Amino acid sequence: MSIAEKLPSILIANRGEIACRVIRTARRLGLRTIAVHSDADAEALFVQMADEAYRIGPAPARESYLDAAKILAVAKEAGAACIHPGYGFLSENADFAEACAQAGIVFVGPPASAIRAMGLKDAAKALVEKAGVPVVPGYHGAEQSVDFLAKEAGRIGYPVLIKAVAGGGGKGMKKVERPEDFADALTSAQREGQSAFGDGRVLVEKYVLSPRHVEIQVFGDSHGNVVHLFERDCSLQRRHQKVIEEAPAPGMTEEVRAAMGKAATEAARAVGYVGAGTVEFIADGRDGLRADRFYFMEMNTRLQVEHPVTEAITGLDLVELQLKVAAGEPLGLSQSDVTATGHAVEARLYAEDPEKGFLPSTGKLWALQFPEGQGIRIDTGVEAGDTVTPFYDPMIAKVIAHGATRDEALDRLGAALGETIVAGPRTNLAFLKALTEAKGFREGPFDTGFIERNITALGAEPQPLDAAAVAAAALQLEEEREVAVVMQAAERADGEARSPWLVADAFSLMPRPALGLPLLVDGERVEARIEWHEDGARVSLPGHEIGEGEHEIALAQAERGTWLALHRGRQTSVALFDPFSVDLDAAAGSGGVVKAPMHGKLIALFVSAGDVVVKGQRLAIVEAMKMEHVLTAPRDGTVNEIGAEPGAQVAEGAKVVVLGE
Ligand code: MV4
Repeated sequence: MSIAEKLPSILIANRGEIACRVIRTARRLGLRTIAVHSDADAEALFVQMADEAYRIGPAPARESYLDAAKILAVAKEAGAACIHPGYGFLSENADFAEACAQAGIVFVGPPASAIRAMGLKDAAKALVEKAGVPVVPGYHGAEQSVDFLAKEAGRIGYPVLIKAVAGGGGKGMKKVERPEDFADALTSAQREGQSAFGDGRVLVEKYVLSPRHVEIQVFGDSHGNVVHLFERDCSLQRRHQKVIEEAPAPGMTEEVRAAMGKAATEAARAVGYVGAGTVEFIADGRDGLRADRFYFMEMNTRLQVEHPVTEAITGLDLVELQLKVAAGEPLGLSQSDVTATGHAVEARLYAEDPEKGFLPSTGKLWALQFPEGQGIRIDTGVEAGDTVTPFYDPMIAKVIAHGATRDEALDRLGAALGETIVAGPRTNLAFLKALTEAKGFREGPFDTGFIERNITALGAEPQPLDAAAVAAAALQLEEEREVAVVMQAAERADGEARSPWLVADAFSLMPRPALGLPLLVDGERVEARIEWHEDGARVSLPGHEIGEGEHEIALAQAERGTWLALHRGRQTSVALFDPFSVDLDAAAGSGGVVKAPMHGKLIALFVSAGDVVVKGQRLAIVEAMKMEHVLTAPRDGTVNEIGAEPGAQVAEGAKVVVLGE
């Protein structure tokens, strides 16, 4: 019996690229596809792709993609045979998996019991350790006194890492190098754990040096088979967010792969795992990867963002395997059937600004273009004209490259990133491109600290004005302006508009005086000068050298009068300066108006009206997209006005604090 006969329809309880990804395979297999969407996604690509679509609520995820009851009700109404949760949202929610089963709908994922077992990070470690899986040496018990834990640290051997039991994403982690620093670090880890998670308990582990994040893709079926699909190296992270993933892991040997694969499948078996899962290991990378120097960290009980890397080297469709297993069929793969070919790399293209601390960058995608090429795969959920909203993860696409060798894969990835065009939101394109070319990454070995150590060399800091980009946009603006002026002239001449080009030709015969063009470049005033020579127009910017352009500059039109110049992965916004329509506070740069950088919630306000503040002083914190953005005083001054109270939602650009002299 085919998959579609057992599971004739599928509801995708997710959005964006992963919803598109799941729909593609489900459709190929003959399943009827059902999308659910929030108001913000009513026109989204995944909604258009699906056979049917249902609105489940307003934009905030809590009221839509996280509303389990609503999604289940829609699934029943639509007669969905199964639900694919994608990643994030409800994908690792054991209660949801259970509720699906109770409603007679197949949850495309592991049993609720396996999600629960791996969800408690501490208990999961103890459980897999019993199954013979290596874990980092440490103390994971109940005793929490400083004397006891300090003794344990001594037994484990310094350096040690104190981790909040409830921690995650690096919060509540303290590295301790020497016994005399232990007590203070403990107090601080306990305090962080208490304030961030409401749980002050900690564990103490041996600190793994030069840590590398190597994970194993596993698959189980309901007939007791468990196989692994090799490893992925995800060591290129920034603040615990993956940036580039690849397979195989650089320096991986058959011996280490076999040991890691065995440990991963044993961890999966220990919890009765069914479906796609990932077992994360931390490896001590000081002397390359070694069979006795990797340790279980946690298991992710879902399909991961980076699964295309594994698909590229194995030639398998992981969503198809998920559906096969969900339909109750055996995997039909033994370990020796799974083979790997070549090397694959994935880069996560984000709407964020590396030059401003990777602040998420929202807004309309005025242009969006991806290359096609040998070994290139693009997984995206947006198209030109869509808007990146502040409500969800701002990933624009995954760019995946496959090649015979690591160098070939990285060359292809770099070339593909170079040909990618995104206009509107700022992106990490230039940063990703720089990573593909970074010597330390190309040559290896590298660990999880690589990006942080090289952040400046990777261009993630404010860059000087891109004069070549401004010049290209200035010419474009002048041409537009010329056409507009000529059209007006033509209208005046005979009372009706006609083709401006006829008249423009006449104009071009006359010698033209140089022209000053007042511009707003990324919100700052810049004066451009255009001169006409026999061979064409030439732009200069006082105080700026315009280099000979080896790289193409693409121009995309945003709002009328604004052009976005894309050059080497960076965007420069150029508009004619209009003194009647600009925000003078912003244009002057020295304004005392402190605005919310994006749509979010004001979670703290440190000043009140009348306070005297100094430049750089913390004024408020806006929480947006799971991150806290600290607003600081742009200059010395006195607080004249408070624009929002703590707890309030603030729109992007909303006044939070206004400073006077
Ligand atoms: C560690 C470690 C070194 N030694 N544990 C960071 C997040 C959490 N999930 C586990 N993390 C780490 N645990 C020991 N005993 C270093 C890290 C770590 C890390 C781990 C995986 C991927 C990226 C990382 C970045 C910094 C630190």
